[in-house]
Amino acid sequence: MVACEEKPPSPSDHAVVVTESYFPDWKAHQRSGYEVVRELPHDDTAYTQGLLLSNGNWIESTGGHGMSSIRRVEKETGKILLKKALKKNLFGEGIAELDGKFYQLTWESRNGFIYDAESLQQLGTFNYNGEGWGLTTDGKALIVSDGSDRLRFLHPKTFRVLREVFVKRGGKPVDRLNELEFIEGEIFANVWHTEEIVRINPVDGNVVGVIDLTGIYPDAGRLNPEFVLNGIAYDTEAKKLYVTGKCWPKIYEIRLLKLK
Ligand SMILES: [Ca+2]
Repeated sequence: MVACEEKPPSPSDHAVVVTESYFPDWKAHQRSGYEVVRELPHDDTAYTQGLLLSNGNWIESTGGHGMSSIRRVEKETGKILLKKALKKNLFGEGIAELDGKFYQLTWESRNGFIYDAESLQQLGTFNYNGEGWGLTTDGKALIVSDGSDRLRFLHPKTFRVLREVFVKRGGKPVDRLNELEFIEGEIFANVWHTEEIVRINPVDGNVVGVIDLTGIYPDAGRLNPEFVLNGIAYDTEAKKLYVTGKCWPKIYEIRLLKLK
């Protein structure tokens, strides 16, 4: 368990002014680079394990024993609007929104929590086998990663496993799948301890593209090697993509670029 008690030095400012619209044909490319469109503040004590946008605010799940929470955060300012702490024995993981509720995983305790999306009041719990890492939804099922190459699709009421896919890149398994976001029919996934996000076909698990985020928050700015890229959120209306990492001081709006 790694805490975020020490502040890293500020990374170099690499924001650029972009006037063009969101890269429109990213699906056509197997490899993408990135451009930082905008930097937004992020709590650098938040050990980010799940991130999404809901009604214009961040909903974030943080990890760490004694530090885990679900929180609503004002997007532009980073101000915490509402926060519910988890019990000290629990380690928060992925989070998803479906039908007016948030669903939050925990790492090793096999407990998930259901919250009212407005009040963040806990409505119930659920159980699952194995570890909980990332969570997202395709609007029907909850999609769970567990640190392996497997994604499980759970029924959002019974939590029964509806199906599972095994993620492959060029025929080889991609394990350590972490934070997730369902975007325009694909599953975007952080790969633990890498600077890559893989784009996964949810039907067969094949990686259809890779986003290389090398250098977005330089290693030199991180006091701890566990402060890795983890956190993907998507604004479905504005079609804007955001990424962050554990205890990073910024959330980055990025635009995908074709790699030559
Ligand atoms: Ca996410």
